[in-house]
Amino acid sequence: MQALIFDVDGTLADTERDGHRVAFNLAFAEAGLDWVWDVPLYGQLLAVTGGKERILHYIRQYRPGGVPAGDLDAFIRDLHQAKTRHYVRLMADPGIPPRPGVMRLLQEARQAGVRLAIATTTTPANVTSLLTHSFGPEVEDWFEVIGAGDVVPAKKPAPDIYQYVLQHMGLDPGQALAVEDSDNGFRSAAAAGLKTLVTVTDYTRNQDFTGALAVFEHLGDPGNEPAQLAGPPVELNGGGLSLQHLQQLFSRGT
Ligand code: XBP
Ligand code: MG
Repeated sequence: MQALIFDVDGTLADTERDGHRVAFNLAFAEAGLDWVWDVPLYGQLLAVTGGKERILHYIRQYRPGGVPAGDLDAFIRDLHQAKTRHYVRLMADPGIPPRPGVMRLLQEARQAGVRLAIATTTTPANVTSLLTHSFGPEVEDWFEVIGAGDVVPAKKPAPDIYQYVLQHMGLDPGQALAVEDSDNGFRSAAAAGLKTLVTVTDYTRNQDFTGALAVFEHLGDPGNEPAQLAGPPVELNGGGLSLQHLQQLFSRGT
């Protein structure tokens, strides 16, 4: 296991409900639209990855005829640009904290010389804003490759973003572990041939992660042991998942 490749939304921080969703709603209101994505509806819309793709899906499903006549792509692009502006600002204030154990594991990996990368569907500016404000100004540089957003044509669950990251790191899929929170992310990593550890969120808890190395509530920290939801039992002794735990799961997993 030479590298860890992290998903962002839901994995590094729980950004969907209180970050992306809120930013979409602010952009809709600003554009004079009466669209409101409440918490349950947003959970359904998460089936479609990518903000622009999600807006298009919503229009087709819930608002056919509810958009101004003209260029639909341009309308969605402008709306999404406003959403990104709001999201970037929300990450600065009030911000969203890292999930338990993420910062600890990043530090452990760095100390052990395990390489780090990111594979995400979200817009690059969103990654920068989250990392800078919630993790620290230096943390973005810890990631050797940040594969994000429209850099590949097909978003998760397609394998493209993981293949992009592996190619840029010069690694085979068997040399890296993916960390994901959602079925779309897991399917993307698995389709690229990667072994995957899953840490669920409230939105993804009941999704199907058959084939993942293990599924946990979160990565955990000393005094904050996460519940294990699937996979060979890991003895955590009241603490979180260490790099060594990940290495053991990695070498046992097929
Ligand atoms: C999560 C997503 C993203 C965000 C929106 O990606 O599906 O689409 O909800 O981001 P991941 P944009 O878990 O792979 O990080 O609006 O910038 O597309
Ligand atoms: Mg995710």
